[in-house]
Amino acid sequence: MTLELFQSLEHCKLGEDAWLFPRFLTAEADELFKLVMQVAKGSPFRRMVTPNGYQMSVAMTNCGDDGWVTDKMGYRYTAIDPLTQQAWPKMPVLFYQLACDAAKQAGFTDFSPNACLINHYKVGSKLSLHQDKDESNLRAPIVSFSLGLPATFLWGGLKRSDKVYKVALHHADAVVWGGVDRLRFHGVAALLDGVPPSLGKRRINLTFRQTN
Ligand code: MD3
Ligand code: FE
Repeated sequence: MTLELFQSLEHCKLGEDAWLFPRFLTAEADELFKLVMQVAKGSPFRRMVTPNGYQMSVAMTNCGDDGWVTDKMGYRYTAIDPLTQQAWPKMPVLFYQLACDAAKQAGFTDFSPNACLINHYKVGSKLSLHQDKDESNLRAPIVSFSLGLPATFLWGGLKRSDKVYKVALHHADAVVWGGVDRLRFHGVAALLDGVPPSLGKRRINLTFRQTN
């Protein structure tokens, strides 16, 4: 019975084409965090402004060939970081390999992410309900890695008004979302205070995307 419970934790189906892999990153979490901080030395975390003129509470940066940005002009992917006027930092090989590995375990065998958006949450930071649809290739899945404080992920439907389910995301969890679940509305509830697993009072989320 204990074994069955454990196995059901190994991969948990969130939707037809969406999978949660609890603690998938346990062995590599510290190294991933170090690499995130290295990326942020090249392209610092910054709180971007939405087209409506609101400054986001989540701070963001990117690594890889393409990076997601927003400003008063709109949402888009750019090869150049508008803050540094340089290319985004290279995607660390470990990021790429783990993202491909997670995608493969969810059945997406030819995932090759060229963009990694990195979100930095402090206590109180949140991400409103949205769809990820700025990628020209919507057949590719998105892979998400969580590090640090836990968060309540909000898992909606294909319409903004659909019922929203809550899913707890913990340190070292990986999630893969593709196929019919790719365009679901989703968000993150305001980060609660808590005792962090070594890397400080924050939550880091990496999302790997294939933009072409
Ligand atoms: C469900 N980030 O960066 S990742 C984002 O935890 C974003 O920081 C959240 O939403 C975070 O755009 C959630 C999980 C995620 C990513 C993409 C999805 C869930 C998704 C695409 C479709 C459905
Ligand atoms: Fe998103």
